[in-house]
Amino acid sequence: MNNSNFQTLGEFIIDKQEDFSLSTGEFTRLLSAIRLAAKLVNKEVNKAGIANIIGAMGSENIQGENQQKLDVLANDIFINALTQRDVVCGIASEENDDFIIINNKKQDHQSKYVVLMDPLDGSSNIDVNVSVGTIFSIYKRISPVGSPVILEDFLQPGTEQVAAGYIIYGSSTMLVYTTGNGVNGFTLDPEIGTFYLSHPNMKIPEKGSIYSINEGNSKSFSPGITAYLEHCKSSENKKPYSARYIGSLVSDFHRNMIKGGIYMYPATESSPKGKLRLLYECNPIAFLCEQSGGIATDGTNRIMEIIPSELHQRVPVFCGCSGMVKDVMQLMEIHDNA
Ligand code: P6P
Repeated sequence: MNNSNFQTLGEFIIDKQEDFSLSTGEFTRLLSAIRLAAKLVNKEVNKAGIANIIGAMGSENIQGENQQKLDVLANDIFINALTQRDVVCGIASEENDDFIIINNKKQDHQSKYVVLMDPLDGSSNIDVNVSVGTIFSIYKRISPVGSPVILEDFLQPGTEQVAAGYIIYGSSTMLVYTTGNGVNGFTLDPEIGTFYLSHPNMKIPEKGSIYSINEGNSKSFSPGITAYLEHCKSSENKKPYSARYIGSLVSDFHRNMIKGGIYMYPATESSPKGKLRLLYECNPIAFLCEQSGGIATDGTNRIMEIIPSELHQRVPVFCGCSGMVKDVMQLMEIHDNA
């Protein structure tokens, strides 16, 4: 393939900067920092098996989950890439109990963006060589520039996101993101370390036949969700559904975006508020989902309209093809309120 035919991510970011006449270039530099970190994490993920950095460090993160070495490394790589470039005033990460205040090297707290991230989602899959991903969400701070960032800068509803995206470290590495004007996917050519625009203007199909849910939790599903799964398995469906669940949100969501499908993580006995985190998993995925024509809900409310109360709060999530999400919501309306 003659890559020079394809626009690079760097060219795309600069082109889009021109869409924002008042752009100072700070946002462009922020996206470029994320691009760099993605390449560095990709290098580590791809050699995890031989670099003897797989396996838990033995420490636990705030979620009480064993921290895989690559979790910690990915977190450090993204934090360093963002911190060294005067592009953010604060970072919140799944791997850090509290948010991080980033001071601007030139002038105190002059940067106006905050980044929330899950640096390596699905990391329990690393040791079994299954795709994992980074998820990020970007907001403008609401507290005054020039002062240290505060918790409220991070507790904004998803509708306030200025950008969101993920990197999927899979059979190929892709960076998929939105700034509110559609979703675009870029594939990394590892030989030259360049992301190329491979999936312009991504649109999730209105209907699909793939459902992603951990049916090991079936005993705690509501009657409406049980009814939906029975619908998916019914022999009366013209086109049979397929169950696909990788245990890695970014991988399941990415596949559903391209092929059509629904990802569900409802409240369960072990995760009564749902397992996925609102701020750095559900909101960015919801932004991408809606920007590509899908729906993202907690079963009742639009994910992006939920007013956050805690940095690491969890919510149930149903996201994907609008037709499929409407179907499960309808059955929950009928059966769960009966
Ligand atoms: P379970 C990974 O830990 C994650 O946050 C998502 O990426 C994934 O979809 C889900 O949790 C898997 O959770 O309980 O089914 O193993």
